[in-house]
Amino acid sequence: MTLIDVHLTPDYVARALREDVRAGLSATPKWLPPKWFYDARGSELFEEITRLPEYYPTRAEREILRARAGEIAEITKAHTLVELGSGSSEKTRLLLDGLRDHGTLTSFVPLDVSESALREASDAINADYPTIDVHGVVGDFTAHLDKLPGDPPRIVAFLGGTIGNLIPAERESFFQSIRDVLEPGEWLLLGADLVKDPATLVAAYDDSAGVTAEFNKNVLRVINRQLGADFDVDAFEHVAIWDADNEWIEMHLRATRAMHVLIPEIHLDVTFAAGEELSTEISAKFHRSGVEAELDKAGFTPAAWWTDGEARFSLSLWQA
Ligand code: AVJ
Repeated sequence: MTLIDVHLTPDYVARALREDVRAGLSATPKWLPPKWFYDARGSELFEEITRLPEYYPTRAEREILRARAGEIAEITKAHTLVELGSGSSEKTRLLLDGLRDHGTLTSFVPLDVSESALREASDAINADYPTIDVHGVVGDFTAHLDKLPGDPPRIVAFLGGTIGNLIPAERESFFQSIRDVLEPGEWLLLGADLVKDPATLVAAYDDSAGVTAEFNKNVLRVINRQLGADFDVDAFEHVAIWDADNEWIEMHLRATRAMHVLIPEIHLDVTFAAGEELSTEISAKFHRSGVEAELDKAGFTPAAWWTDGEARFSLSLWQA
């Protein structure tokens, strides 16, 4: 059975985009939040990124999930798997297999901002896992955690290293809100990318085929389409730098010439100087000690810490 709860109406999404674009493009330096990359084309470009030779996180995390899904099932005996930012739910199948084969799983609750991605993923999972109830939630994982259905004990999976898109203060309230919605004894499964040599990190975000550059510029296309803006997308270049102090990758779009951009739907006229950079994403990288400190602060107890064979990526399990 498939059921979908919609907590994000198209109206809510349109308003959020307007507010983010107004705030970010009026600020100095300019910024835009990464969630607006993911329209249909952006989601496709991201899937393409996950197959790039330079982009190791997806493969590394899949390796860990494949090796550890059985253990995760045995430790947690979860009845419900909640996946935050589920996207295509492709890696989730490894977890579903482990939990189902262990015999405790009754429902899968994917939560995503994209209703189309959620419906597609829910239908596909429903077809392949007939004994599992799929109860999708269209929502924002920073705002709709209180709406999570499902039989306890639940395991909330937040995979792919998406936690790295949040700045430390946002991570703190995010972990706290997950802890607040879980009952004592329930679980959090976290995928986090690890600090490594800067050349490997930068290559993962500045691939030679230019797919990440297209993904980055896609946010301008989204604003052109949704808000009637006239960004000359080709007048921006993709920049990915390693910020060694903050231990995060920062993606920027750099204006190659001075320009004005009109955004009629929000009555905004934005000026770019030649060389001016617009920040579009941070992707923080972690040390085990840092992850442990943050989760401990939110009130979680560590249950397991795993990495891939090359120790590039971590998957860790926490109990509320
Ligand atoms: C989906 C957020 C995990 O930060 O690595 C990939 C997004 N950005 N290449 C990441 C992304 C540029 C990705 N996450």
